[in-house]
Amino acid sequence: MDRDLPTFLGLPEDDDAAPDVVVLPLPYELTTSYGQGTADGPIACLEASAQVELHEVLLGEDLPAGLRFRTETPWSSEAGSLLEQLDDIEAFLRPWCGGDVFPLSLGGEHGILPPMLAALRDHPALGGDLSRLTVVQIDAHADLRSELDGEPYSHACAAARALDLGVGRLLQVGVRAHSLEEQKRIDDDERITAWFARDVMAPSGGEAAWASLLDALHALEGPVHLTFDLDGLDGTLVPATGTPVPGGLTFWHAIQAIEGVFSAPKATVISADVNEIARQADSPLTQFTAAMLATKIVGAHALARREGRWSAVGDAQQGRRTPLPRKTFSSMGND
Ligand SMILES: [Mn+2]
Repeated sequence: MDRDLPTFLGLPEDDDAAPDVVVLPLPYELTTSYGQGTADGPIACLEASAQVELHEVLLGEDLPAGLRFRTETPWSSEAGSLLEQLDDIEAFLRPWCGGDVFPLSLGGEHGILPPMLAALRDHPALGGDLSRLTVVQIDAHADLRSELDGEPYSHACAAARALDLGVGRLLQVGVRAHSLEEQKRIDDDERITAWFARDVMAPSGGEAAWASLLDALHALEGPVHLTFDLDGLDGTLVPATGTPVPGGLTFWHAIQAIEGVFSAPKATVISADVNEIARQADSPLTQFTAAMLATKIVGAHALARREGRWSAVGDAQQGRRTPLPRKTFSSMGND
């Protein structure tokens, strides 16, 4: 294995032991609007993670806090078409979606979301039924377009394709750049609840709106996937991400949202991703911010384990896992 690759948080790893948390770099970039560099983002985030403090206040101890971390060799694909690349992402992720380990993916543009959810479909908590899954999406954009420039699998359509796959519920947080088509989808699709940035971040009344969002997160039930698009944060925090947007969440809003999802007493966060990471050249701010969020996700997951909101299910497997043969993602929407 290529151990020149950075490990998550710079911690030593044992390739032969069954991990508790697997970090899955997905350097995928095909359709990002005008940013460059999401293909390099996951590695930049891993490199920056070595500078993150290991102390997790939620746990009162340092990470890894008794957990075994595994940083997987980054996904790659020789496939020529976009759909085949997405199929390869599903095949790469699915061996880690059996419920015995917590998967955290690092992207890569947000187009990774639909194959990520397809890979989760057979998770024991879902049993083949994605309608049991709630997706919490932190994002400047609704990602609900039917297509962008003729491409239905664009990052700008990721949430729409997730709903097409049958996801039961979608909570969006921080949306502030969306089209009329997307607003209508939010209004008309009863699976979607959007917490717009103009409400939760408003100078007047924002605090109450934010509190009601936290209440909604606390009330989550059942299996949850958290997808954190870096541009959900205010653009000043993540200037290198593909489409930075002003008016987004502060760092502490993001932390409260993550901790809120993982502490919901009736919910189990079965997987998570941080996406649209890109390497900032003039400062480590973007990749370090991404690494801080990834670390918070792992810390909040560790607390969920400790407090009984997450338990390993399925057979614990040893060591690294081989990607499955390319399978079904691209045909799922046609069921
Ligand atoms: Mn997005």
